[in-house]
Amino acid sequence: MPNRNLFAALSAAFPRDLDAVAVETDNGLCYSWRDLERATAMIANLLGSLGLEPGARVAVQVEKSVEAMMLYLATLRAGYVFLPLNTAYQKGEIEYFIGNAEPAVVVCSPANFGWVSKIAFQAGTRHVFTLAEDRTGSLLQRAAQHPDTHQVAVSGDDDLAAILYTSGTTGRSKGAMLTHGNLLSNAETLKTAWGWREGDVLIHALPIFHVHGLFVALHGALINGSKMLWFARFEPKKVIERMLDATVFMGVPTLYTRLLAESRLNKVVTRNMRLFVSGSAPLLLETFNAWQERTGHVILERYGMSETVMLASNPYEGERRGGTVGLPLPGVSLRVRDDAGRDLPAGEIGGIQVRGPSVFKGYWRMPEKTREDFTDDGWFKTGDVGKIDDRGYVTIVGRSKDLIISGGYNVYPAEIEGYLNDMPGVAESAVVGVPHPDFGEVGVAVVIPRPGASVEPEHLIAALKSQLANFKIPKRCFLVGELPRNTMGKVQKNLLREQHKALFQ
Ligand code: MLC
Ligand code: AMP
Repeated sequence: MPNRNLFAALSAAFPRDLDAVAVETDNGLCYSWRDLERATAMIANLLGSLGLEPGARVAVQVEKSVEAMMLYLATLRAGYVFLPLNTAYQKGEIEYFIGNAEPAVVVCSPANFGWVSKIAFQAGTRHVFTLAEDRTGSLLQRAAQHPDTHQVAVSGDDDLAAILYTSGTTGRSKGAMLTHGNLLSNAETLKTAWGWREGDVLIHALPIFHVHGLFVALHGALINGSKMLWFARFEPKKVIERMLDATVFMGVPTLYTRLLAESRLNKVVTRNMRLFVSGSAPLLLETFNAWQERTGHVILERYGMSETVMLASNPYEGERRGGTVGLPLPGVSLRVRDDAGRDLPAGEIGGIQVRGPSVFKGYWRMPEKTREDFTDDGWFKTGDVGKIDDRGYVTIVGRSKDLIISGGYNVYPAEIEGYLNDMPGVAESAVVGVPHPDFGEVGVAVVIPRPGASVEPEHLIAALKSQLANFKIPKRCFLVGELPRNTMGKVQKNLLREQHKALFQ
């Protein structure tokens, strides 16, 4: 049986000249392919020396750096399971993820070592390392004591490679279990679908703790042996400065609107580019058109999620239709069904369901949630609402899950409402998403205070900020006497959205 370990496939695509530059950072550092090969071997050997159980989780909350990327690759290489965590997550959030995933190893920034290690040791984690943006920390110090060659672990298609936490519409976050087969098949499919070729150079400006930056962008470049221009954070001016040296860019819509706000973005600076990919949130037709007008390039919009990696994409060759997410990728089947479970004909709107090699294995230790989200005949219910036209193009028109996508990050109103409702003086709350020119959509909180309580919106926001990742914080908060309800007593969020839709316009 061939080794289906994702790292084995990625490293097999490294160019023959291992001394060529693989990654160039925005602060002037260059890493060769040999550096990637050796450093991942050393970290994999360190992990291997810890006597971890098969399937052990390695949870990582560190700033974006090339070494953080190497840690991901080394975890795959050693055959363990990578669990990336957004750097914005705070104590309560980290406590939940570590408690739920029970990682054998936790890697955090040196600045957070005190509180993260306390949480980890209490949850039974045996090894906590640190890794800073400037390559300091105990992880690399310890790895430096290990050999720089390593035999890649043998993995099957079905072996776990990563767990990505995605929030549930009710209850706590669920860990989507992705296998080597899920990730490898998607990387191979996208390599062909997007025409990756010799000489490609990727601008990598996304965070590496979610699907878009960690899998789609990173695997795309690596499985093609392509160099990356690596940005620790997205800064539009710096990205534009390097565009002449690149051919591929991937971003969430906010990145495109911020680039468009720069007067230096034009046809000259983008003339060597061959592909701009957008995803993770709806791309407004307005942005799609403005981009084409300014740069001459047609953005390729694609659709995916943590549970499925990439599902659909506009064609590389052929018509890229703004406002659609394109056609199901080769090997992926999509269908649209009504609430009664009947297949809908072309053009009719219903729940989007998917089947294919990249669909995840299930939610970590939540078999009942996994069952709920699959149909009896094995299709995954995406929670997205849309239609497929008679040419096969998919359009997403909404979501049946109560979810706000803000700047490409998912925010679950139920989670924010839970925190608000627990605050003194709050009787009830509702959080809704409203249009925002920069983030696409942002949360707004509407709160009913308890009778006689003195509650200030600023205090509620400040209290949320101390407990939750910053991107989840509602941008505005209103106090009201009552919430609009239907005859069943359910809050009518559509009316709240309508009421506040012009807040940021
Ligand atoms: C930052 N802020 C946000 C925010 N990001 N608010 C709402 N939504 C967001 N996404 C807030 C901060 O809380 C802060 O508020 C203020 O904005 C400035 O913070 P910042 O850290 O300086 O922001 P910035 O670095 O400019 O970040 C914006 C961004 C970032 C757009 C670059 O959000 C980002 O990288 N987004 C990409 C997310 C992504 O990769 N998604 C892929 C998911 S995968 P205050 O009040 O504290 O000042 C997926 C599947 C798929 O969905 O199909 O790909
Ligand atoms: P996540 O759980 O972070 O992986 O987010 C996945 C969700 O992002 C999907 O279920 C969609 O709702 C949304 N999404 C991803 N790509 C697109 C897109 N191109 N257009 C609209 N929504 C998208």
